[in-house]
Amino acid sequence: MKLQKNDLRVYAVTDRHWLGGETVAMQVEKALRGGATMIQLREKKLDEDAFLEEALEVKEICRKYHVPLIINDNVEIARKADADGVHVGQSDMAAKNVREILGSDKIIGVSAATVEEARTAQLQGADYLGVGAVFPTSTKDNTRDVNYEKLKAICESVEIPAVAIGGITKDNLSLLKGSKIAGIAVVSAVFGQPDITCAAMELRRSVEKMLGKRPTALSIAGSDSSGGAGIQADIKTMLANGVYAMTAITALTAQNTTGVAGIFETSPEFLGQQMDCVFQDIFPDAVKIGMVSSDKLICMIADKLEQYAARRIVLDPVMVATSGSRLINEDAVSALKERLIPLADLITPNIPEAEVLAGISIDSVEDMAVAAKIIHDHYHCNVLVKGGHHMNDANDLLYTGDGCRWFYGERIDNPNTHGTGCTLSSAIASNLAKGFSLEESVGKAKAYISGALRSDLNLGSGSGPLDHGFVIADDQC
Ligand code: TZP
Ligand code: MG
Repeated sequence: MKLQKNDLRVYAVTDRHWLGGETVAMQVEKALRGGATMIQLREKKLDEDAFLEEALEVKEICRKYHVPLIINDNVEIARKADADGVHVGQSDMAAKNVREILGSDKIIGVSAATVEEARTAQLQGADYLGVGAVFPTSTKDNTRDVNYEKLKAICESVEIPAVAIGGITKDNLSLLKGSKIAGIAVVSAVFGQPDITCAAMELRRSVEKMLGKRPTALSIAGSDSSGGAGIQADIKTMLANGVYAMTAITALTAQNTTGVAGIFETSPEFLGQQMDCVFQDIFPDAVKIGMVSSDKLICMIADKLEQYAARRIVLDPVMVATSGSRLINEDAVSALKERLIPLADLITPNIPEAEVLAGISIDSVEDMAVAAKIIHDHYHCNVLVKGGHHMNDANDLLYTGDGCRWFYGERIDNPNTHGTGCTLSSAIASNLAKGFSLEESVGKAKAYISGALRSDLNLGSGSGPLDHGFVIADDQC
């Protein structure tokens, strides 16, 4: 996994001191559930076998959240566990030697307390710096003090991003504002707290506020002139869920609640150009892909997602309308299956689409489960089969490597359902961008859809849009 600057917002470093009866892996998952953006496994006393076993366990959890796992100091453990990188101090192995062992794909972090150390680390190929201790800390002996001016000078002396470390809490982190750090690294402020998830969540919110950052998501979809579906639904959904929305438009449509009057497709080159502009400037925390009607556009999207190593990809595999009519041609269906579905972390087919992907007909909830398993096993991606009108309910089935789980939706008597598919997939992508697990993201997205339907907006003479802007309660600890 390549380091993104966003990964450094809340860098949680483990410590066995507060384990109680729990394992490090359990505590790491709690931190990730709160939105920690990177994990460092810092073990001082474990023997090599136990350290490796723990690293492998923690790696699985970090992968689930698309968060890099860094091993403190121990290059061999990082290599054996195939962790995402290593962090070394000034008295540990030099960055250039770590690079020789780990290769160019891994992340290397170096502790630096002076401009000279920072520049040397950069020259030797480090990807980020840990700079501290910026405040007094009880979690490490023999730290060197780095005051605000020194921290800022270090950040300004190199191009690679830096995190501040040492004694940072939710109450003092605003003192670091303006120092040009990319985020904070903390031990006790996450793992020393009674509620680790809540502590991580509060820190993530405070750090993002201090840095002027937000979780971000990219919608790759078509424009709906009537504003209920496609790009417009996605932007409204992301905004309502507290996420900054960006777009790469695949087509313009002239449509309203009664039907589609015209379609004007973007060229693959121009779609690629939009994606380049987004990924090269504001790397999205999550990506939602909606309707893409040609194989050339699909291949361009797949090329760019691979080129930029995009993360947290939710694909609404729009192929068949709820009415049963085919929306994209056979070549596009093949490209979707061969290029895009394998890149997605989650796909959200409706019943007719699940039938196409699984190659079976679905007439019952039992068939839904069989289809979900076939799709999961064949495409190696998580799948949410949406019950919807076909099953006369609002219950969806999520199938992941851990098995299947039903999400029971509230049945709301509202004929205005234009854009529910787009809205659900962008709400899931928004929640993933905020750091929630897949299960939590689906659950929260279903609650959002219910609120948007319950609000009873009634616009247009056909099947009208949802009320994307109904007020959702802020996530509370
Ligand atoms: N390196 C410099 S300070 C420090 C490390 C590992 C410890 C930070 O711990 P805390 O609990 O966030 O002060
Ligand atoms: Mg060390």
